[in-house]
Amino acid sequence: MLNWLGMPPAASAHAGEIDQMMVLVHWLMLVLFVGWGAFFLYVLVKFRRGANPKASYLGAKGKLSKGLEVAVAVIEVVLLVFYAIPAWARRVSNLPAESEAVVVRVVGQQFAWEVHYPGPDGKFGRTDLKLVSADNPLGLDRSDPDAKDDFNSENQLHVQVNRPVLVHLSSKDVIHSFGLYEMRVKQDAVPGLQIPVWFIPTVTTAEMRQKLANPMFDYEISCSQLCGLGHFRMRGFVVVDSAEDYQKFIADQEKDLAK
Ligand SMILES: [Cu+2]
Repeated sequence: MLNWLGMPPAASAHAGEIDQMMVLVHWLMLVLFVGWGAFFLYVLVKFRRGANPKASYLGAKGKLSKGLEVAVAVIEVVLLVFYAIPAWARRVSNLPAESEAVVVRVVGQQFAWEVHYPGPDGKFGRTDLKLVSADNPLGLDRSDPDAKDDFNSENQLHVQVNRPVLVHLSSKDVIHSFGLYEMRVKQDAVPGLQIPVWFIPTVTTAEMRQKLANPMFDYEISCSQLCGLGHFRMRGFVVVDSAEDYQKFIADQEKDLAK
């Protein structure tokens, strides 16, 4: 069923749960579509003008229609209460411990994603809007001791496979939306708010390239809210590294900082 839906490949621990819900909702919609379509054709014939010169204002009297309505409502409540709400609750609570996770800040701006890594000390340095410039898109205050080992990248989010990722998401200007389709993650980035988003990537970029037999494949961060004229080019990439590659990435960044 997933293939029929044309879903992107799944690459996070919770993707299966989201996909299962998608499948259930699509089955329900298919049944409703066929049911309502057939009913529509039936009434077109049954209540045609030729057979009913005088309109009846009484409406349906059978028990079947009411029963069906109730059944559909019950199925919808089941989907909501037993699938959607628990799945959402796990996304917004159950945040991974900061000590175990890859923790980053992601800041949306017209029209790019700025990624702020706290560095080895695990502490984000102070940022100040007054310090924002072309060279310092996050307004990082390098005089703050916590900021000394911080580094940032634009449109590139490196994470480690099978390790939780905790993103503190915000925006500098307008509302953007952080959409990672293969991770089944989507969250609005809202100015003035820091919203935690988390997922566990399960397939490295290299593995996914092999799986799809597409050496050009990349996990994309697509802005999913129309945020201005350059919205179409607001795309970043998630690089899911193996543990060694991730350590190497961090070490390289630190080396660059020391220069
Ligand atoms: Cu945007």
